[in-house]
Amino acid sequence: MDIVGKRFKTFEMFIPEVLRSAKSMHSAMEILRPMLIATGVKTAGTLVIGTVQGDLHDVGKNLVGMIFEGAGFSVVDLGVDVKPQTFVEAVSEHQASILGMSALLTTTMPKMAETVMAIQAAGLRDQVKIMVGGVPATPEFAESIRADAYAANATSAVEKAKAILS
Ligand code: B12
Repeated sequence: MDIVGKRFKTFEMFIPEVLRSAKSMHSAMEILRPMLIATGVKTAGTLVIGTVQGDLHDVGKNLVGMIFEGAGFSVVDLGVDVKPQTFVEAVSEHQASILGMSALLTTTMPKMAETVMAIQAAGLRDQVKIMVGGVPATPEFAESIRADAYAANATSAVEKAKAILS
């Protein structure tokens, strides 16, 4: 998936090919996961990801989740239309190192800010890094809602996640 990520960046591969590669990786992980757990290999971290409340777009979110899994993260995918409180509960339950939120609609972007505030109110803000993405999101928006990072695509999201966790 590292190679796929590089080829996607240089326009040698496109979304359908990336999705297909990620699906293959996903199937391989089903077989490899118990073996990796048995050898005591540590995961790169746990990503809790979902599309925010009111938003049903999930293609990009799924891609981000699959690429993170391929990069060695444990991924908890909450699906679409996820309420701020559901994100909070999942971050706490899974002791997430990264919370990823996706929004494709300008009207659902405020739910990202609401979720950041809910994470803060629950006393979890210091233990989780928050990343946002989706067509209307920008680095400036991420900063304005006090998220830790924005990424324009799945491969740069993994690079940024590794950087903010190191
Ligand atoms: C497919 C699609 C749909 C499908 C969704 C199917 C699905 N299962 O996801 C359907 C038909 C259901 C749909 C419905 C609607 N849609 Co729509 N849709 C799209 C479309 C054409 C493509 C989105 C997509 O899948 N892109 C491909 C993926 C791979 O890219 P991506 O999502 O951007 O994800 C990448 C990055 O953004 C980033 N990323 C994404 N999430 C995350 C999260 C994190 C943490 C990180 C770090 C990075 C990251 O990495 C991803 C991979 O590289 C876009 C147009 C567009 N150009 O985006 C409109 C678009 C998003 N839709 C739009 C609209 C208006 C709607 C509807 C309101 C239409 C209607 N009137 O009913 C409804 C809303 C339904 C709802 N409540 O959510 C508008 C939004 C406009 C706006 N300003 O808000 C758009 C922009 C189209 C347009 N130009 O008008 N839609």
